[in-house]
Amino acid sequence: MGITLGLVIDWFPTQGSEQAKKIDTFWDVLIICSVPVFVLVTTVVLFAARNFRMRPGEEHLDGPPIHGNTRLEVVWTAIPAIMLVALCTYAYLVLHDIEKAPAAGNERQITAMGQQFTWTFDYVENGKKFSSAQLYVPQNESVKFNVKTKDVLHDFWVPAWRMKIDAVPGITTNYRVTPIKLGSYPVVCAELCGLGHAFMRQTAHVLPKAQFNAWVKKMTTPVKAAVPAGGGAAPAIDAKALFTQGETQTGATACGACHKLADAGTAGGVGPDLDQVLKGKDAAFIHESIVNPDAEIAKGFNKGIMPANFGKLLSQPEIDALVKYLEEVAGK
Ligand code: HEC
Ligand SMILES: [Cu+2]
Repeated sequence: MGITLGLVIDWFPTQGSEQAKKIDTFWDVLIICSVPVFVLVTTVVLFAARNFRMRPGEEHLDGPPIHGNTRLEVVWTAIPAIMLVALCTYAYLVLHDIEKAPAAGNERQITAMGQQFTWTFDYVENGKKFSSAQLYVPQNESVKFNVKTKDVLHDFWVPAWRMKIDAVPGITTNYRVTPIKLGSYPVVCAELCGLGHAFMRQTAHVLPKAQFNAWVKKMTTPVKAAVPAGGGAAPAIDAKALFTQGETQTGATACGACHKLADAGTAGGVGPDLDQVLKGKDAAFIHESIVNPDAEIAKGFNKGIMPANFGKLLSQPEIDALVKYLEEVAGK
């Protein structure tokens, strides 16, 4: 009955990846092997505690002398030992299998960069680099995630894919995933990393290949508009793209990773909803909020979560363009 219960309980979210199937099967085998052991041991302990307990008046009695039972001891040592070795071997094989590189080379690599309190995903597609605040991957293709952090320990986890690994300062860790189910799944930070840890959540979108390619095309269209023919004025800056994509070269995180803004179509929930808080605010306020975020803290939010270095990471024209854009779409 314990085994049935263990197998019937739906412990995990959807099996979103090739790896998830193997890990869940392994889990089921563990349940089948460990429930009987647990039930047997608990029953014997409870039985012994009830039937052989000390009764009043027996305080000074010593139990009968026992020499043990060699055969019984050999059996109860050997069976668990065999089970342990077998399960360890199986675990090793599963691990080996889910970490295996795909046979056909050319595997996609995505860098998951952790930072208090957001993930940024850096891609190289068709030789072009770009980053995104949301994770997009094509269905049925193996992805190797290189996991890094700009500050403290984080842990990159998409529960539907089961795989999970720490982002450790100074080194790059990695794992592979082959997403098999289309849809959107939560990306979670699974290592307490500071005040905003609970908000360090994004979304992984698994798309059909064609849709993924279309998304890549959109993301690789340059943020800065081309220099007008014949030289002329400095190229215009696409502030909306800057808002949704950030800037790879300097590592400026996408504002949209943390902020909701209807015009840009972003849904970040780490920082305030800009459509609401910027209503009636002027350019000076917006400018100050970007370059000096801790000067005035939005109600209900904490200091030190919005990166304080945008003033350095973004150029003056980029900041001006962002301020103007935000004032137009959310301010006034
Ligand atoms: C890592 C998450 C994060 C990123 C990235 C981020 N912000 Fe913020 N932002 C916050 C948080 C949290 C607050 C509220 C605390 C505060 O006021 O400093 C905030 C506050 C603000 C405010 C002030 C709102 C108010 O009412 O005081 C503005 C404006 C703003 N952010 C704009 C931006 C812009 C523009 C970018 C991109 C250049 C950006 N943010 C990037 C998290 C972020
Ligand atoms: Cu974290």
